Amino acid sequence: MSASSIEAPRQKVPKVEAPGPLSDRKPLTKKDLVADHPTWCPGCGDFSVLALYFKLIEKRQLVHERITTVAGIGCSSRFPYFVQGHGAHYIHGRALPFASGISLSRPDLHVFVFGGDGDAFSIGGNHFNHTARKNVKMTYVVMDNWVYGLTKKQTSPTSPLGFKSKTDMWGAVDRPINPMKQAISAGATFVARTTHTNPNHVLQMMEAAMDHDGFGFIECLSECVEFYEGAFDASNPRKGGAFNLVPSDHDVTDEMAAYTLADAGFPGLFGIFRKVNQPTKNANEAKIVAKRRENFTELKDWQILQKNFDALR
Ligand SMILES: Cc1ncc(C[n+]2csc(CCOP(=O)(O)OP(=O)(O)O)c2C)c(N)n1
Ligand code: SF4
Ligand SMILES: [Mg+2]
Repeated sequence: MSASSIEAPRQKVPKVEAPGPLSDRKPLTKKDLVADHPTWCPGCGDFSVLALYFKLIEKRQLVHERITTVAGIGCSSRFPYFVQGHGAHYIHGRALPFASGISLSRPDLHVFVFGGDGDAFSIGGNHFNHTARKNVKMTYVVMDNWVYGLTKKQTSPTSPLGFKSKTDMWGAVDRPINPMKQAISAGATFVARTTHTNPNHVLQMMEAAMDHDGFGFIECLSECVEFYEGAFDASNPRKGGAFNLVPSDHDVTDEMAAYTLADAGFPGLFGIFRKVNQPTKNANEAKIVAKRRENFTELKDWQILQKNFDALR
């Protein structure tokens, strides 16, 4: 079948503009963004992350047409429900491939993904590694509470040894993963760590990740007051703990130095561990598309696609 014999699709390809404020639109305020009242337990760390996300959108003068909020499943992944805006509460562990599709097809959007330690490193573990290595442009905030909250206290991949849960009644026996090391080794080009108890720092990390051209990963400690109360006290100065920043002379392009930071025992360090500029999958794919279009200037996009399919027969 020749390309010209096929019906043209009805949808028009949207015009793509660079991310940023739209001059003819009013930037969003927290009031515009607040959706249903969050169903999280009173005192849950996730409240801070949501409040700071609103603050970020307000501060950066974003509008609905420029931002999308995606998540998997879990308490933390309920996030998009509580944002009055475009987004999706997707399948458990599958937020990243879904968000990758959005990012690759809509370069005009800031894609934000939120989720928990189970969603990111258990069921979604593979997707985490592959999205990181592909350097798909998005910001991924993992609200790490060291437990499965939504399903009421099972051991998660970040639960420490000895943690007693419904799946480890006598205490966890499997060594936890280190999210920072995992992200660095997977090839994430922006890797940062923060905690919900330090709002200014959370906002700073989210802004830096959003401005990074690539896969921006943030581990944000977020206490589950219901099933792991006090887990992060050692990182909270108000509870007698220590909040130590990454040293100012740390070289964010030095991979080994990033591992060394990540190796520090809890409460560890907070800030940007790694930040390097590498081609994004978005840019690489855009090049391929542009090249293909050059070869077929007389054809519409859908006709070029059809030619590709025909060649596969
Ligand atoms: C395919 C599938 N498997 C298992 C579940 C059950 N489940 C829902 S949330 C969850 C774990 C959530 O833990 P985490 O991602 O750490 O989020 P939290 O609730 O702690 O914020 C599990 C196992 C599910 N919804 N879908
Ligand atoms: S169960 Fe834990 S993680 Fe879930 S809303 Fe309650 S405090 Fe937050
Ligand atoms: Mg969790």
